[in-house]
Amino acid sequence: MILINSFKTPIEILGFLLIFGCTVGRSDTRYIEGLNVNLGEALQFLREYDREASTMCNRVTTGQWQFVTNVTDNNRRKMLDEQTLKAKFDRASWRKAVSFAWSRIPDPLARRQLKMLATRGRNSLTDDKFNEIYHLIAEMKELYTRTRLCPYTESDQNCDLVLDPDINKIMAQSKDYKELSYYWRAWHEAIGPPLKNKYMRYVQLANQAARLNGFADAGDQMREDYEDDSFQQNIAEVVSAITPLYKHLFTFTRRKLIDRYGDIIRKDGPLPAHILGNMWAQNWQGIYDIVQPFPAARKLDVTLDMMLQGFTPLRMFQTAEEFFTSMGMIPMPPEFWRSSMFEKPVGREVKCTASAWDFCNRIDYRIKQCTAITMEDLFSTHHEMAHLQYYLQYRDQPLLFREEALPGFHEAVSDAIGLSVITPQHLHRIGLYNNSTDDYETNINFLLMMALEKVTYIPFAYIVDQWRWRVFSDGVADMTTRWWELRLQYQGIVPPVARSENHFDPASKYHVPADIPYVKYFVGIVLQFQLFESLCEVAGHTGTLHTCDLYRSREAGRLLSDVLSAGSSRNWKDTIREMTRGRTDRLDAGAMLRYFEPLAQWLRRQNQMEPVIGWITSQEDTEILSSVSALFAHWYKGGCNCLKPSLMILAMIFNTFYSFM
Ligand code: X8Z
Ligand code: ZN
Repeated sequence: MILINSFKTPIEILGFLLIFGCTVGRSDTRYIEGLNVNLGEALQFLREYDREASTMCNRVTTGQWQFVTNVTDNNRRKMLDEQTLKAKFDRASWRKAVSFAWSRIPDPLARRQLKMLATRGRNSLTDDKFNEIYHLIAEMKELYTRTRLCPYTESDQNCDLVLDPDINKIMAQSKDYKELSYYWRAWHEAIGPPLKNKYMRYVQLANQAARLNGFADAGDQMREDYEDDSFQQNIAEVVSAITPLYKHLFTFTRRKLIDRYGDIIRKDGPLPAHILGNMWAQNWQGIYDIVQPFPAARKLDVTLDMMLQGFTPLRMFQTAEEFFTSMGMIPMPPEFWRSSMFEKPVGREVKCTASAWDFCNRIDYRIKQCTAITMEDLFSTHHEMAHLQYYLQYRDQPLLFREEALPGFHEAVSDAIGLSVITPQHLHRIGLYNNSTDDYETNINFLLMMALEKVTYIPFAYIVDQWRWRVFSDGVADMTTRWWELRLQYQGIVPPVARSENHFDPASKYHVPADIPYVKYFVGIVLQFQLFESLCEVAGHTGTLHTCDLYRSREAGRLLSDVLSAGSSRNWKDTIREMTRGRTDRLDAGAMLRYFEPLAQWLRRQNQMEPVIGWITSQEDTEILSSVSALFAHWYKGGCNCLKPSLMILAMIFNTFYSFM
């Protein structure tokens, strides 16, 4: 339980605003701010904040590191204590920040930092409500992470299957329609129903906090991170641009799934959500073995070569470091080599998910990874080290600017490096792969694998926050219906079994109950291709984009360092403009489409005989899938809802129309 000594009731907040002033002229008037315009005091406050917040951040990060590298109750308690102290500190800092008339502070960098402090978080809530939402989110996360399932096979009665890795692995590997349906349903129904009421209260409190802070609702507050009034339009345009490629991939995959599962899948219909290799159908890598275009072509796997060459975890990290230094970028500091965890230790429990750590003191940077000698872990090593490279590049910024340029850019940078490292060209240059036999079929296989990871993810990464923002703005009625409307419209998928509002399916995705914004993953996918293409261009790469390797390009290293070193000290549009050398300051699907163009051409040829590119929803779906009946029946049965065209009807018209283009 955390206790924070600030406001007690909304009346006190009102009193506070009356004493300190609330809104003043100029552009940022809708947010809470006070009357103090003294620049000297503002700079003094920010200096103190930087020092204290860095110490606080270091303590919290150290507590987290100690817990995840040695999971004990005692370490968990210490970590939670540090987090509670930090929450108190953040709350006190917010109060000081909003005592300034920050939108009128003349120094732009000071104004930007004060705005960050004033507009983020939920500190405008009273103590009671702040504590309530804090504990509500903790409870929802706890319920999610503690959920265990019974196995499908009746003989085995140990009901202790966890989502990660057990159930995720089954969803990716099993090809048994009924088994997959069992796990899909069991997971959704273990999570959604018990979380629904808690989530509704959370929506109420999050909205209250946002409104007290001057936002229209909590979605509006989340979007503030993007500092761009046309952000919604920008991402909608990106989705539209990627949709034709997605539909071609969808159509090709549907045919392969029909070959596998038979006519339980309609040849022009949507796909059942549970057979795409992932609990949320968010990426389809799990069904590569079904979809693979040329099974006989050579596979890209250097694991054996790594073993034969005597690779160790340490050597994998040295190889990754050499990638960055070959581009003239920053080597890993001594603390990194001294304190990182490269291997799973014996004798104590650790959390093995690979991660990159910034200890907020400009000295200590670490990676935690239970490294195995595999190609996959070699890529992961480069990915995590790219995060550290970003930390190192912006380390001279004040703490508030030691962040990614916009949410999603950290992942974009690491993934862009991944696009280079994964090429046969790069693996050949570091002596792990003989690419002399590379041919068209190998390239198409490779691009299809990448598309199952990245193209299929675009509609899912888009809809999570579209759904969440609509709940925040329009209310909590019909939350599950709206979820499936979006799933059908953008992903072309339907639930494998009948749903009702009580099922509350969106909660099956951790980021929903855990209050973690999701659109950043969408941004990350799109920007990684924009960044990759720009870096390849300055590196002088010619030929198809998917074969570009940035290794040893000092020019690419220089551009990347310049882009990263600004952190979040400026609007991200300036960063994108610098990154693309003046070409654009927006999210743009062009680079991603160019990367996949050879595959798109191949898919268009494969789909020539298909009657529908994409999906048409019809009454048959309810019959064939016996699934959407309860929830979607009113759209099909000519009931009163048919009179007003719902989003679903629009989705059907939209999809049918586009299918023939
Ligand atoms: O949540 C995550 C990471 C933590 S940043 C495990 N990801 C998204 C997801 O699982 O949905 C990584 C990929 C997208
Ligand atoms: Zn990452």
